[in-house]
Amino acid sequence: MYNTWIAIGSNIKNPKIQADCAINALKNLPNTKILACSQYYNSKPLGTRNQPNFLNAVVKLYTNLLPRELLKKIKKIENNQGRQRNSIKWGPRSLDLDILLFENNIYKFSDLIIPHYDLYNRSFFLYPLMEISPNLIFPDGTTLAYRLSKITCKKLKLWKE
Ligand code: PH2
Ligand code: MG
Ligand code: MG
Repeated sequence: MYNTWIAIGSNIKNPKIQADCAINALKNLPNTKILACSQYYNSKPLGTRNQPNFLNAVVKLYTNLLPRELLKKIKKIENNQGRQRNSIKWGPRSLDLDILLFENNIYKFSDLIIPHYDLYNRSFFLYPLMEISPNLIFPDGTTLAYRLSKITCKKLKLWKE
């Protein structure tokens, strides 16, 4: 069994319901348990500015799925919840599930890079991570506390709804 951390992001089609449904779907994955779930945070869009704010959260799973099996499953959850893949990079999305970390491992598949390529720069990943796994140490040996200290936006507001 493996520990893995997954980020949830949504900024259209009722983000709160999207996140609730996604957590429920993750709970129902085979041989998988949810160990922790952060609160829902509200973050300004990174990338394309003229789109709604995002709901962001992070969940910690305990699973026997391997990284690429897990990727396949979470893509299916995204699609089930109305995710439309379009050409706008970083455009609005009903549900985005990203694998942030898998154990303390590094993977470089053609379709999956772990840790997430932008993990250390995004407050909407680091801040919820800090809530559920404050003592985390990344595969490169740096601590979550250190990475959080290096970014400018360290705090996020909660999602209100
Ligand atoms: N995801 C993106 C692009 N921009 N901005 C915020 N605030 N939150 C996200 O989850 C996010 C984003 C691409 O996946
Ligand atoms: Mg993403
Ligand atoms: Mg994604």
